This record gives sequence, C-alpha cells and structure tokens, in this order.
Amino acid sequence: MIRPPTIGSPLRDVRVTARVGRALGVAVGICFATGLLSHLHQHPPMWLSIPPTPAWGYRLSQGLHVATGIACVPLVLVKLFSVYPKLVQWPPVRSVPHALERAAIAVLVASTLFEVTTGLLNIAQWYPWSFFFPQAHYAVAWALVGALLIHLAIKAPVIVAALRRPVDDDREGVGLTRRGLLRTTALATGAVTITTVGQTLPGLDGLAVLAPRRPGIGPQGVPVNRTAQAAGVREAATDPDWVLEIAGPTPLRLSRAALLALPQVEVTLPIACVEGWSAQGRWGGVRLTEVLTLAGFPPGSRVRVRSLERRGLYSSSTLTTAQAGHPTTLLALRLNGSDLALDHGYPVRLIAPNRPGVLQTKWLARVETT
Ligand SMILES: Nc1nc2c(c(=O)[nH]1)N[C@H]1C(S)=C(S)[C@@H](COP(=O)(O)O)O[C@H]1N2
Ligand SMILES: [Mo]
Repeated sequence: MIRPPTIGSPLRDVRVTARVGRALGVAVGICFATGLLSHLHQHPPMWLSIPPTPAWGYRLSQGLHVATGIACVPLVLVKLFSVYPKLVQWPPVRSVPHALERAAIAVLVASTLFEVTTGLLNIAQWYPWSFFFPQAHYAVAWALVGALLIHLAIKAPVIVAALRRPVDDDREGVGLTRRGLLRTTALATGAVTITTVGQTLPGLDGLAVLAPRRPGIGPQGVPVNRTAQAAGVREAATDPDWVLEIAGPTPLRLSRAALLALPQVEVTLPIACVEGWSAQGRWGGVRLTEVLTLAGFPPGSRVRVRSLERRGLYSSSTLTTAQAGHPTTLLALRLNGSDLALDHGYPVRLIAPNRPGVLQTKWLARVETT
C-alpha cells in the first residue's frame, strides 16, 4: 500500500475543522437561503406575489448573499487546509459507505469552489465563461446543499464530539497555534467582510476598498452598471420625438413633457443590484398607477415595462400586481434633485420597492400587460 507522507501539522485537527466548518455552514446556509430568494424575485412562480414591502427587503437579502459568499473565501481555504491530507488519502476508498462519503465530499468541494469562484467573478462583472451565470450558479447551489446535508449526516457524531472538546493552546514546535489559526481565520473573515460590505451598508462605504462598487460613486451619486452607450440606446433615448407608449384599453403616447405635466411625487428607494452593491436614491416622477388608470388598465393588471434596449435580458421586466399598485412605484423622471441622467435611464425608468436592480428597467419605451 502506498501512502503519501502525512502532512502532520498539529493545526490539522478535527476541533479546528469542526469550528471552521460550523462558521462555513452558517455562511453557506444564509447564502443559500438569500440566493433562493433572489431566484424567486427574478423567476416568480405563479403562486407567489412578492410584496412591495419592506422596500429594503431585497437590498438586505442580496447584501447578505454577497457578504456571506465573500466570507466563505477564507473559511473554505482554512477548511480545505485543515483536511487536506484526508483529501489525498490512499487508498481512495475502503468500502461502499466510505466511497459514498467521499463522493459527497468531492461534490461538496467542487460545487463550493464553483459557487465561490463564479460568484466572485460575477460581482466583479467579469464573465470569462460561455454558460449563463444565474442558471449555473443556481443549479450548482442545489448540488452543494445536497452534498452538504449528506456530509453533515455522515459526520454528525464526529462534529458533535469535536465541538465539545475545547481547543487547547499547547504550542507544538514554533509557529501558529490551533487557537491562533482560529483567531486568524476569524480576523481574515472579518477583514474581507469589512472591506466589501460598504458597497451596500451605509456608513462603511469609506472602508469598502475591496468592493467592486462604492454606493456614492457615479452620475448623480448613484453607480451605473450599464451605460446608455453600452446598451446601444443613446440615440433613441435622446430622440426629441421619443414617447412612452402606454398599451392599455385607452392607448396613450406620452412625451417627457406630458409625463412631467402629470402629478409628480418623490420617493426614496434603493437600487439593489444582484452583484451586492446598493444605493439609495431620491426619485421623482409619476406614480405607475396614475398612468395605468389614465390608460384604463383594470385594477390588478399584471404589468410589464419594455426598454428602448431591444435585445438582452434587461430589456423588459414584469411587476407583481402588488408592486404595480404600490404608491411608491414610479415612472422616474428625476434622481436626487435633477433630471435623470442618460446612464440612469433618461427619459424615464422604472423604480419600484423591494425589487432586484435588474428589474428596475431603464430607458422605457412601453408599458403593457403580460
Ligand atoms: N434597459 C436596461 N435596464 C437596466 C439595466 C440594463 O442593462 N438595461 N441594468 C439593470 C441593472 S443590472 C441594475 S443594477 C440597474 C442599475 O441602475 P443604475 O444604472 O441606474 O444604477 O439598472 C437595471 N436596469
Ligand atoms: Mo444589477
């Protein structure tokens, strides 16, 4: 029997593994639950009408999703470090139950690395792959959770026993102690969180040096994901003949001046991007219900808005009936006290409470029923 040399660091201790694993389990649990919620927002099943309140609901859940996902990075690395010799143990399988246990671990490690890597690349807005990120990220999450539950069931007795035993601080040789490793892991996890969570948590934005976005940076003090130039709508959005088509029983064609002549309201609502950044804005414009009533839409209609942007996933979005009927759901014409910038969706964009940023469609062309 060939054995690789055991890499027998005293740091590779089941008590360390169990404690780091517990933290990782909590992070993965929150990340999975909030990821599921984000999926439901973007693909609502017929039985579910997502409520418009609290307005900051998606901002909180997606902020948690990305923050816990980032926190997984140091936790996964330390967890893998602490069990590394076991991953390459020889012979690879000893029995049928052992083979199942190792298969679950293989799926768990592979899916976790996949989720963390694709998630990180996504928040950096870098898509160096050909598959569709949300679908792949969502499907693999289920594989991860399945493998995690099997792993926990098999290891439960070992985990419970390891968590009961205190981590002793005896120094074996020089270097890091086991408690020192746990402290370092906690510090590293805290550090990556503190330097990124300011992309969504007001007050910590000054510390968000590792965050891909800072909430206050962008035209009118709000970040932009896709510019009018990138969306190919510059010309159409600045065309003096632009009108918003309201395809109701009484069809309307409203110029920006006509929209500005309707009763104006101002609401404070966040843009909360799936990438984990969010920014509050003061939006001015016309209530969607105002225009729906004018065009004779029956109450409770399922409404869809369409962008001047023809192609792409963000060219339209559908509102739940509760969101469409909410008084803070606006056809926004102004942001933070001035006319909406072209990159924020001029001449008019949708802004509605408790919705992912991807559904806050910019450069509107049409309002219709589904
Ligand atoms: N037509 C259109 N609307 C869009 C997008 C887009 O690419 N095209 N991007 C969406 C995304 S992903 C986000 S997070 C918000 C960003 O809004 P902002 O650029 O005003 O900050 O707009 C959304 N609306
Ligand atoms: Mo977004």
